[in-house]
Amino acid sequence: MSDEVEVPESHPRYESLLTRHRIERGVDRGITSRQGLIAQGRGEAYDYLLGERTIQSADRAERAAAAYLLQAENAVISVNGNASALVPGELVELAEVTGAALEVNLFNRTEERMEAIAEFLREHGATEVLGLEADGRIPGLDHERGTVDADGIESADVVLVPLEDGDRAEALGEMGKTELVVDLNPLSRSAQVATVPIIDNIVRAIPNVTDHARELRDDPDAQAAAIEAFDAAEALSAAERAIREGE
Ligand code: PTJ
Repeated sequence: MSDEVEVPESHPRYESLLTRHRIERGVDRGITSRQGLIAQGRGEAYDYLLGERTIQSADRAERAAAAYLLQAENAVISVNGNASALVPGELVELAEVTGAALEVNLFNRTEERMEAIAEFLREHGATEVLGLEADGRIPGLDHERGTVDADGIESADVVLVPLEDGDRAEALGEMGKTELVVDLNPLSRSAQVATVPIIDNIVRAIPNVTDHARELRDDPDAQAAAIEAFDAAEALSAAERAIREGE
């Protein structure tokens, strides 16, 4: 993270304050919804209990997620108002390293916010941003929340969904997709239905997935091993233990 706030980097809560600043800026720019502020607060509470660190099982999840993205036929990184405000450049970099597409996909969809997020991602180096065609559907969801691109999320075999609403995570799973979820709450429905639940703050998770992807890029055996070594149920209980017992 860079120097965007008037708080010295030595401040014990520097990262947390910078994260809040980014979400505020997202709301001011019409990128993040006001509900996004509430979601961020909820996330922060879990992060505090986790010790604001990437626990070992989350690192394994991030490595497995990198392997799935690299092995995919058609991987898509779904981007909402919180993710784009917090890690715009990092999402663009992950897409570049893994060959995944970026698709804006909103819970509270408005055309203005779709455009503003696509523009923000382009400012951070994205060359192509999907989501604006809106010619595909996630079955089982009402119109607005089920709208996606036909050549994006609808046809993807692997989707990375940061901070997803539980209903939509479930519906994507029912479409048979390999779902990689970033969510600080191990008890959330999104985390529970994910192929790979990443219980970590998105600001730490995305750069770490990218680092793993760089390492695994030319090594199919190591990719297979990363997927093999990961156990979703184990990762969820390890995170819950870390939160409850500080382990
Ligand atoms: O931009 P939109 O319209 O697509 O809306 C996005 C939000 C996030 C507002 C919407 O999807 C929503 O309401 O989500 P929920 O149901 O509040 O779930 C968000 C989940 O993300 C919660 O379980 C939070 O704990 C978690 N979360 C919040 N901030 C972070 C996080 N997980 C990882 N990193 C964070 N920084």
